[in-house]
Amino acid sequence: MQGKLKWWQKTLVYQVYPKSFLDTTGSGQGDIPGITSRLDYLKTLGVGAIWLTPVYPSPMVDNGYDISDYTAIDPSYGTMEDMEKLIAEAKKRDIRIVMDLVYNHSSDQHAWFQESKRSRDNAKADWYIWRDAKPDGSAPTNWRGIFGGSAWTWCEERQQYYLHTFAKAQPDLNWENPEVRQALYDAANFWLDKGVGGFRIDAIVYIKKPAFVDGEPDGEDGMVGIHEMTHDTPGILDFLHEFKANVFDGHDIFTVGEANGVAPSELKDWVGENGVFSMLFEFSHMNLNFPTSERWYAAEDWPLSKLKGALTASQRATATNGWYPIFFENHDQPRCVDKFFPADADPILAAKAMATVLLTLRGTPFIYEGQELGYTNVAWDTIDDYNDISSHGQYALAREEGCSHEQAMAGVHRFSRDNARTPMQWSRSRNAGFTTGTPWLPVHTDYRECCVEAEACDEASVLSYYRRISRLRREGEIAQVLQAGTYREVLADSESIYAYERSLDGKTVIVLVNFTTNNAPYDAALTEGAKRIDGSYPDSESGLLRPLEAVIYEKED
Ligand code: TEU
Repeated sequence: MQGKLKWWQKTLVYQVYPKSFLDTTGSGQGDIPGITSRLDYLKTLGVGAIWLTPVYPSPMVDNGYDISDYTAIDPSYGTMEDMEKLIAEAKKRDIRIVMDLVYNHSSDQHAWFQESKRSRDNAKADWYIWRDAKPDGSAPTNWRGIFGGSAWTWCEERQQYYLHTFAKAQPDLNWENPEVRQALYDAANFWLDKGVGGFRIDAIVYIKKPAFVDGEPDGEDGMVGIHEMTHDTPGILDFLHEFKANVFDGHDIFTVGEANGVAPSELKDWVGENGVFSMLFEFSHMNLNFPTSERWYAAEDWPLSKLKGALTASQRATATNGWYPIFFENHDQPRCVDKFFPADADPILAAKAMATVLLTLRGTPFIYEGQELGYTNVAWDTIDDYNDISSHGQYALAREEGCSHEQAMAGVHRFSRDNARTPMQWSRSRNAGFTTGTPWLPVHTDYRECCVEAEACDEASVLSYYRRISRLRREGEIAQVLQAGTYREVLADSESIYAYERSLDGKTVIVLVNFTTNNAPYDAALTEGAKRIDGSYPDSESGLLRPLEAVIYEKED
C-alpha cells in the first residue's frame, strides 16, 4: 500500500479539447481565454487539473497533434500571455494545467523538418527517420500508417523516404539522436518553468523503432499496420528513463503516458517504483472491439466479462505499485454511452452508470469534456462531413476492402473521433453558446436538453450526478476509502453486473452497476447490512438492479 497520497492521486482531471470548448472571438473555434473564463465551472466538478490537448502552433492536419513549434501558442488559441493567465488563474483555484507533449513526431512544417528534408548532410539531416527506397523504388517497408496508406512518404529533395507513424504531415522524430532528445527535453522544461502541473505524453509507445523489415501483410493491400511492428520496441524504456531524469524528476507534477498496446501486466515497468511515469493510459479496456487490427467496419462485440477483466487486471497491476488513470473517453474515442452500452440504453442512465465506475475505481479519474453532460455520438451523412483524419482513412480502408458506402459509414458513425470533438454545449441559445460565429464542427442536435444551462438546475441530470459523486470521492470518510482503499471484484461471473468493493480501515464501499437494459438480480447477501449512499435511481432494492442502475453502498466490518 502506498504511503500518503499525492495531490494528483486525490483529485480529478478534466480533459479540455480547446478547439471545441469555448470561443471568445467569434472565429468558430475555441480558445484559451474561453477556458480561463470557465474555470469556475470546472471547479464545481472538483477538478484539480486540466489536461489541454495541444495548443501549440500547428497546420492542424491532425488538429494540433502536428506541431510546428513546441514552445509557442497557436494564434487561433490566443497568445503566450493568455496561456500564462490561464495557468495563474487556474492556480488561484487550486487547478493545475497539464500540457500534451507530442514527441513521437512533429509537423512537416516544423523548422527542424524543413531543414532535415533539404539534404542528406545538413545539421538536422538525422533528426527524422530517413531511408533509401527498395531497389525497385518502393517504400523501405510495407508498413501501413495509423491513419491509412503507406507509413513512408517519398521526398524529392532528398531522394529518400521518411517515416510517419500517423499522417504524412507528421514525420517521426529520430530519438536515437541525442540532440533531438535534448531539444525535446528543453521544450518540456520550458513549460515547467511556466508553472504547468504535469504532462500527458502522446503516442509514446512508438518512439523506439525496430529493424526496418517487412511484416506479414494483414490485408489485401499487402501492408501491415505499423502499430504491430513498432509499438513497445525493446530499449524504449531507456529513452524514457533519460526523459524522466532530465525533465520530470524533482518536480511536484504528474505525468501520464499514452501507451496503446502496453498490457496491464507490463505496467510495473512503466509506472511505480521502477517506472517512468506517474500513470499510464493503457487501452486494454478501450480496445475490446478490436482484438486484432483496428478496422472500424469490422468491430467485434464483447461480453461484459471482458471489460471487467481488463479493468480488474489494471486495478491489480497498480494495487501496490504505481497508479491508474481511470478513463472511458478522450478526444480519440466515441462517447462512452454509445461505446459501452446496448443500443437501446437510456443515455442518461448509461452516462450515470459509467460515471459511477469512473469515480469509484482506484486511481485518478479523467473526465473528458462533455462526458459530464452525458454526450452521445453524432451521425453525419457523408464522409465529407467529417473533419477527423482517421475517419477518412478508415472509410477509405473499408471501401478498398469491399464495404458498401453504408457499411463504411456505419463504422465511421460508431468510432469517428469527431464524436468526441463536437462543440461544448453551454446553453440552450444559438450554437449552444459555444460561438457567435460558425462552429468549426456542427453542434450536436441534442444541445437544448444536454447542456450546462439545462443540467445545472436539474437534480436528476448527468451533470448533477457527476458533481455529487465527485464530492463523495473528495470529501468526508467515504472519500478516504474511494481514494486509498483496496479494490476487490465481486460477482465476477456476472455478464450483467460489474461489482466491486473498496475497503480501508474497517470500512467497505460496495459499487454495483448493471450494464444491461434488463433487470439484473444478484445475491442480496452481498449488500446485507449495508447502507445505500447514492445511486442513479432515487432508491434501490437489495438483490436487484433495474436497467442500467448504478448504486453505491457502505458497510462497516
Ligand atoms: O493518439 C495515438 C493513437 O492514435 C494510437 O494510440 C492509436 O489509438 C493506436 O495506435 C491504435 O491504432 C494520439 C492522439 O491522442 C491523437 O489524437 C493523435 O492523432 C495521434 O496521437 C497522433 O499524434
